Amino acid sequence: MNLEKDKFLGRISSQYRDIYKVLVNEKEILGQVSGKFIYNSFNKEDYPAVGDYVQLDRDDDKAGNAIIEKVFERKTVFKRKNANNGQNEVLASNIDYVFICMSLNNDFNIRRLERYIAVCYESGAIPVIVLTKADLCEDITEKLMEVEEVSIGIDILIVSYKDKKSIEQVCSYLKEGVTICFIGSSGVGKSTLINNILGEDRLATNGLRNDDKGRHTTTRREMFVLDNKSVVIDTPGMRELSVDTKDLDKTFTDIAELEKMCKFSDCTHTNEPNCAIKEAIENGSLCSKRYASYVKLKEESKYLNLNFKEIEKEKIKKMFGSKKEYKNISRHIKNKNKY
Ligand SMILES: Nc1nc2c(ncn2[C@@H]2O[C@H](COP(=O)(O)OP(=O)(O)O)[C@@H](O)[C@H]2O)c(=O)[nH]1
Ligand SMILES: [Mg+2]
Ligand SMILES: [Zn+2]
Repeated sequence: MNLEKDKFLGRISSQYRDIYKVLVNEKEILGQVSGKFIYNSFNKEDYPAVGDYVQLDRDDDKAGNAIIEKVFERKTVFKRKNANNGQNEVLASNIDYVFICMSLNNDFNIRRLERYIAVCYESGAIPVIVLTKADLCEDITEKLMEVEEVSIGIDILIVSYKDKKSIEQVCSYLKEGVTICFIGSSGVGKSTLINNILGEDRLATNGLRNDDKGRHTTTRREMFVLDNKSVVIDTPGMRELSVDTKDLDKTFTDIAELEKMCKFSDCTHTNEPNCAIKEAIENGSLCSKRYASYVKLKEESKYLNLNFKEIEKEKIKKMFGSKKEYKNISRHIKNKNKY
């Protein structure tokens, strides 16, 4: 990191619109970006995000907010693409592990898990699956098998706040300098787990006694530093997480392998002969729902990287096979109307 002379290194710990909380020399201070920063920033993703290392003009906020002068290059970036304007939003950065939390009771959903894994690989961080509320689940072995099927090579932790040993397992990842971001639907127990890791109730959780059902307690992404200098980031539940294709092959290694075995390299796995995907679905070695999930994510990410005009073109292509065909059809219609 290229810190200029007489400047200070900080790390963004949370964001409140244009004001940031920044950790500097183990203190938390308030900061905002400089006018020059705004002038030089064209995209939303250029702005500071939780987890970013930044250069500050001072290390206190006694005489007003510290000025954030630049954001240092991100080692890993956890992004979400806004489907409406195509802009990327950085959710968190410089993360070593993403703990994908899913409860073993109501929230259990393998298809959603696949999506989270894909998002995580895209970020560059290492995914770890955390299955929560083990105390509320009666068929753990069965569910674990389902999870294992879609998470080859990924660590899986089973936790319950009632089981201290299971919390210790989570803590074993928290080494000095390591940053872990917790993601997953609202209510699965992320904040509860982090409180248990911190050893104190620092975070508000969705308590059953005095809270409405389904209320979102964690409202913003927030970073906490442990005594051993490891860092955890809590996030609120994220409804729509868009996925980019580049790394779908990592999430669906089984499908990527099968595709290589189709007779035709451009096989669409629909009506070609000797299609390895179709065969695998027929003989039961590939779950059809998993394949459908893969197709859906792939389709989604294809659209994400297109601009408006390209999306329209794609839609036409889908309807009529190709643009050329569409032109032929429209000419045909026009001619028909002439006579
Ligand atoms: N039975 C059980 N309940 C849990 C466990 N972990 C969290 N909860 C409860 O689940 C609710 C939601 O927890 P919270 O940490 O706010 O979830 P978050 O939205 O993911 O941060 C709270 O009522 C917690 O007490 C667990 O391991 N077992
Ligand atoms: Mg929470
Ligand atoms: Zn095929």
